[in-house]
Amino acid sequence: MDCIFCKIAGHEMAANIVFEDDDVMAFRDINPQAPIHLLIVPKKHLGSIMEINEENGEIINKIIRTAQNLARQNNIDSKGFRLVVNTGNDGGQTVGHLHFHLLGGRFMTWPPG
Ligand code: DGP
Repeated sequence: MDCIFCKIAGHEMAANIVFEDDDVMAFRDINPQAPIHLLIVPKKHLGSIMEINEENGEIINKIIRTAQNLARQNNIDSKGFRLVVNTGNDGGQTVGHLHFHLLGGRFMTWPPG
């Protein structure tokens, strides 16, 4: 499958990787929208949050734990941050591999637009 995040997860394509284990990878967004903008992805391909089910749902726990650790490492755990999962066309998803945006280092406005 021609999926850029699968290629990054498989080390076939370069990225600025900040965390990796057997199941999860985190790397810097190529087009950062905040001083800290990381993408956290399952290594196994899932198209979107809509593909999460009872069998594979543990990956969400792992991603959230990774987000917590990265927030601590980047010193934004107390100040706050935003964790975003754009889903589908109206949700603004442009890459068809599930990814969580971890955004921080500035005040976030609402609504997101
Ligand atoms: P979304 O719009 O939620 O699907 O976010 C996709 C994000 O992925 C977007 O912020 C830009 C980022 N991105 C796209 N291509 C690449 C890439 O090749 N490398 C990295 N590091 N980020 C990418």
